[in-house]
Amino acid sequence: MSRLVVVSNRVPLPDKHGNPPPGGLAVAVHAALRDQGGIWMGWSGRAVADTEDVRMTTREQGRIAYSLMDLTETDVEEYYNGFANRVLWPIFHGRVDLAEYARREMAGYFRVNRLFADQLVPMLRPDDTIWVHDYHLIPLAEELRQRGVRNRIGFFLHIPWPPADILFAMPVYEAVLSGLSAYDLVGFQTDYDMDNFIGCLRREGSGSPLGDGEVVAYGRQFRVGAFPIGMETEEFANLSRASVGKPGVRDLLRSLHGRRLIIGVDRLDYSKGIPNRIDAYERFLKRHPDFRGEVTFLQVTPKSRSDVPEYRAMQEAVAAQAGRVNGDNGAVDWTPIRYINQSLKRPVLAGLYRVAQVGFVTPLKDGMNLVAKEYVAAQDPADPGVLVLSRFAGAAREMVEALLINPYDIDATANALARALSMPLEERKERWSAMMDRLRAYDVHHWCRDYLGTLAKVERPSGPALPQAAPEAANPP
Ligand code: GDG
Repeated sequence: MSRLVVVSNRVPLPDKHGNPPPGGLAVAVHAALRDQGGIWMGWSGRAVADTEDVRMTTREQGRIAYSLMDLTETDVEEYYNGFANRVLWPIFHGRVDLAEYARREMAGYFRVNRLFADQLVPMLRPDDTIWVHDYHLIPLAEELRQRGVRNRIGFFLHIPWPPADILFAMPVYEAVLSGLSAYDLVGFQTDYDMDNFIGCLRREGSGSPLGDGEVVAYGRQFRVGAFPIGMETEEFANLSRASVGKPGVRDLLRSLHGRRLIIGVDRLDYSKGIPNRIDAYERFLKRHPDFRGEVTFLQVTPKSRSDVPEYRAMQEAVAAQAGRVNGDNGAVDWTPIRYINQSLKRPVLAGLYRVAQVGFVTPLKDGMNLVAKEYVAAQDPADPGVLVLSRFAGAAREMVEALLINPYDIDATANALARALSMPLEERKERWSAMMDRLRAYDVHHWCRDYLGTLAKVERPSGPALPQAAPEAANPP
């Protein structure tokens, strides 16, 4: 079996016993790395003042080598805070209005990808399979190919792929689009994302599908596919069961005094639709006054990307909004929203999901949204809660038994909350078990095997470039 080389912006390092940190992706990818042996490479998280201070550190544990590269402060500012999180992230989530193009930052993004390639090449063996993750590293395969790497290289995009008109708003869209043609397999979360990608190639006249997942673009033939990421379903269900009686969760239940619980859990990010959600909750309280004083909405929102101005501004706006809703609607003995701006331990989170009657997941756009899946996996089969889910989350493609809402439609979202809280047990069980069966069958280990299995079967890895005229000729009308 060939070694697996995983490359991602950050590397989830294991503890001293070799156990990966909690969370589906880290667990599944570690399991694959343990089976095949290999390397996980990424940024160390350290930002140093000078290029001379940049260090590459490698830590070996069993059959896995973790290889971490420092970046300079300028690199981090331009590549990570800049192009990745202020251009690619908003554009890919349909927020053209928030994208900030600066040529310097775009150049920084491509430069850091070259650095990754320079560091990776000497570590590679000819039969290694390389798996690159996410929007930070789109140009990496192109850089590796230019350095003579002919290995099988796969890419998986964790976030959505936008429609052509949105992608084309980005000045360097062509370099980003063509960069993907250097991979052997490009994986998306949903068929919608994959179709958007193919739509971009078509509109540009630079590529077209050949059928059966094969695409020809920019003179190369490669595979595309939808690989919806799953979670560690069984482990999480067990964790939630075990956590209900534990401190954190017990304390919350006691403090609710029998009130029912609606839960939202998101990194603080404008893509997650938190302000819309708070508006919908307030509308729900106004339109369904019987629930006033009877429900609590717990919103758990760890801070993220606080170095990016849009995120700092949002931090203040959401805190102010939650405060205003509480001020306008609360009573001396009832706080409608409990807003926590910190990260909770995973077992506590699992227990909180389980005791909540409603999982409230309303992103404006989301690649998948694992919170939706975790909420369902954490439920008590005898008395499951109801998932209210945005149709714009990738998860909505699979979780059709949730109450699917349009997060821009505040009235309909408010009504969905009332419906969820009034749903009879039989209907709740039916909806839950259909979703849970699917979560069990398509867990994160299935996702990992499916992706790597497809990559292993790709023919012509690193095959010779096709003549540039191929796209049109390959797919005659
Ligand atoms: C990207 C894509 C895609 C959240 N708060 C706490 C906490 N979390 C955990 C959740 C969940 C994870 O963070 C968030 O995952 P999501 O999938 O919801 O969202 P992103 O972070 O935006 O992830 C997304 C994903 O990649 C995977 O491909 O689904 O679309 O945007 O696991 O539980 N965990 C703990 N405390 C918290 O307070 N312990």
